[in-house]
Amino acid sequence: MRSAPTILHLDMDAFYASVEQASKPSLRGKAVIVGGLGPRGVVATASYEARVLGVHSAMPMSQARRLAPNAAYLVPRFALYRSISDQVMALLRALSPLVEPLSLDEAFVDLEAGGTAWDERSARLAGTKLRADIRAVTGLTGSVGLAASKMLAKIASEEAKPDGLVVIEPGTERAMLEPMPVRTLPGVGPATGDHLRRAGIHTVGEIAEAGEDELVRLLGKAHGHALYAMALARDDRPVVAERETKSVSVEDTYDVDIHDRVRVGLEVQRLADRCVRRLRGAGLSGRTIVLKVRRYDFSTLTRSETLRGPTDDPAVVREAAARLLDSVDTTGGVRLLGVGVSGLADYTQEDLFAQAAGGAGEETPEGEEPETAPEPRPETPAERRWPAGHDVRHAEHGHGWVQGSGLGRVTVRFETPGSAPGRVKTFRVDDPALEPADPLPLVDDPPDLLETTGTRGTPDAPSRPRPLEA
Ligand code: TTP
Ligand code: MG
Ligand code: MG
Repeated sequence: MRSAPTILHLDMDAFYASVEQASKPSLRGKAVIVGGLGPRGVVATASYEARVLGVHSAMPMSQARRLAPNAAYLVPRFALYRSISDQVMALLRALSPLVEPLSLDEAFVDLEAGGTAWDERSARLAGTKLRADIRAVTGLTGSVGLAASKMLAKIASEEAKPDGLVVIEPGTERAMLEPMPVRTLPGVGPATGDHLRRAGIHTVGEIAEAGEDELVRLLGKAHGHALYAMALARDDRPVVAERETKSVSVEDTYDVDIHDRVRVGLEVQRLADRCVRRLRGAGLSGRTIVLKVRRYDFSTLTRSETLRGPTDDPAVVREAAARLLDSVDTTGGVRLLGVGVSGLADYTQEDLFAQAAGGAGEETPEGEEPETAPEPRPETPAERRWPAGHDVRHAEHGHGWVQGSGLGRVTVRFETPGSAPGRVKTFRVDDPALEPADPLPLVDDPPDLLETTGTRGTPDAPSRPRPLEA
């Protein structure tokens, strides 16, 4: 493990809800809940004002409404969140080529690899400047953790929340971890947590005390070994930038998250078949089967399995994909699924990529079965046309957002990110003067920080000490 806290973990605070508050002045400082508003909807996130009332992610919306009857309830606007995520990730990439996004609002950055930091002081400066830059460009707050490993950097950013920065100084990590609950460690979900609890292990310190043999006995070799190392703060996992993988793959994005496990399984089988058709169409075979799953929060994970020899057999690919799916938790819902085959023979790769590029990315080529129709949304037509929280424009009153709709009426609050809190007016849902609108930028005139970003070479930051010349 490195000796300086130069791995940075950033996570935006109450991300979707904060974006909504930044875009709607009347909601700042108020309880805001973003999620599915239909009968089976769940909370995606809640503003910190709503968390005080007990509302949190993944809670059924009906329960949230009981806890916070006066909160603002909004439908997520993924395209907007993604565009803001892009701005944040661009700021991170200015710090280092090694940026590993984990979801829309979260990433690891190896500051040392970027030459941005090499000791505690320079790391702290880089983290502080990053938080200020994110605020200047997006108007939002993010929390930063700095440590000598990924695990600790992530724990640090969690400690820093909301709107803070925490550095874990090398040498202090074991004492800090000791009293923390086992769930703090990566890879300890509810099931492993229960398992450990039944063995009388509640804290990270108790894992360390139990010893490696006991952990392996309880959890199996791979998991037990890894968890014991984490409990001793040993974590050498590198920050890995997203790389292009060379493969034939197909994927589908779903309009409505799929929660049903059986349906997820069927979709994966269908994608496996499509992938093999494409593989065969190109006269190829490959050894590694890859499953890609993007979850409700845009965190994306891939699982792969390498076979002994190359295959283009649909049954083999289907089975491998199903095995890979077994190891993925999809309880929160799935937005995207993909199946790919890589490990292709070199001599055919060039043709393949020409073909992939010509095929416009991941779309279904002609002649294949049509995409599945999106599931119908449970809302009424008025609510579908005027979802709560979405932007609108009125010919006379200007830009606003839908506060609610029903019974043939839609209520609009007229305000913009830069305005004072606005007034509410009600219209008929078919009012010809009212039309849906694109979101406005959260910050009117964001500074172009990417031109000058980087602590290197700017007057307010130290530059890396140069070795003394001989
Ligand atoms: P998180 O970073 O887990 O949560 P957050 O940013 O809302 O709050 P904080 O980090 O300050 O604790 O998730 C990022 C976004 O992902 C979140 O704003 C909404 C979405 N999300 C869901 O849709 N469902 C979920 O169960 C979770 C946890 C998050
Ligand atoms: Mg967050
Ligand atoms: Mg997050």
